[in-house]
Amino acid sequence: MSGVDVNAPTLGSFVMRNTKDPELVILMNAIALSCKQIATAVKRAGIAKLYGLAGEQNSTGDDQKMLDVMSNEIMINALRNSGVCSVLVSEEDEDPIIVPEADNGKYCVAFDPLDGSSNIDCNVSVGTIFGVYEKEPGSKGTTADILRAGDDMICAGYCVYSSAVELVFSFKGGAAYCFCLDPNIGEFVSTRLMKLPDGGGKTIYSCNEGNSKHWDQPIKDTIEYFKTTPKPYTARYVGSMVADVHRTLLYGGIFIYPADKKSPKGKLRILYEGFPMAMLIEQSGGIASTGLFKGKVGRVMDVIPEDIHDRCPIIMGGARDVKIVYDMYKKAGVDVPSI
Ligand code: AHM
Ligand code: MG
Repeated sequence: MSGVDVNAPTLGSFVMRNTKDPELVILMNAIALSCKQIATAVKRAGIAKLYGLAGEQNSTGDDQKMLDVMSNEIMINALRNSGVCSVLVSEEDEDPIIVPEADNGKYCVAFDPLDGSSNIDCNVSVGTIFGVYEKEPGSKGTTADILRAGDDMICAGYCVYSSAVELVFSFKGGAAYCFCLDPNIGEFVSTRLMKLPDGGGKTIYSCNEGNSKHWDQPIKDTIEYFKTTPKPYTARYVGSMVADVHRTLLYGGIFIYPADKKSPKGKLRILYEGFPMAMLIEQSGGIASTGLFKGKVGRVMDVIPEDIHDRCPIIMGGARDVKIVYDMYKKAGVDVPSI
């Protein structure tokens, strides 16, 4: 086939070659299988009459869409049946799913099966996000195995369903890799390394500015700076975290969903939105900060979630842009980490 790199590794062979861990290969294959099934459901949603509400609310009180529910079932089935998982936490389920001991394995996976719910029905990019922990040695698999800091994750990633389906993931301490679903062979094939552009890349800020009246002053000042600097930044906001972070990784800029007076913990869920994206941003050379949260400015990856659906403010991107947020906090007398 012309233009096709026949040497590009598929996901399974890449994971085996790089980790020599057959259980991790099984886990990643289960995630990849789910992503392929969800991609097919997303693509056929209009035809299969899958747009619209399922009539329920999820664990955090959001209305569930039919595609949310279907994607959740797909992920749970694949992970439960993989034989390598003990604890599953989904945005769509109030309680964690504990896999019976006879069928379980060493991994605990937190996931948002279909992130970007507000974009599902208008055919704008959505995605799946996941973070993986290993259960504590000797544990049968309990909630405590997954209620841990982001730094304890061994792997994280997302899949974006757009004009192409791309799966991006990273193992602890490694780079972030991008695999693209080749529809001709039904396999994820290695395509590119994800790395934030040197120097910060395009000057883009990405946030829901409709919330600005509730922000703290340093965040307001940051956005004002982006708009009024001699070469003003461009605003880009899809409203699907997967798409906004994917663009940030590839083009540069900054993505923020800060704490505000209305939502002191921000909107995004820490285990299956904040941590996985923070790990990918950091391992691609960027910074993932909470902004001012619980009295200090710290790393997202250091937060310890209090419950499985806990939230956390997010400020992520390259050093050039996160530094501007930090400078505004400094001016307001708040201590910030050095960059
Ligand atoms: P969801 O999990 O219900 O889809 O909510 C998460 C999404 C993120 O993808 C996105 O960054 C954010 O919510 C958008 O929120 P808003 O509509 O408030 O801008
Ligand atoms: Mg979500």
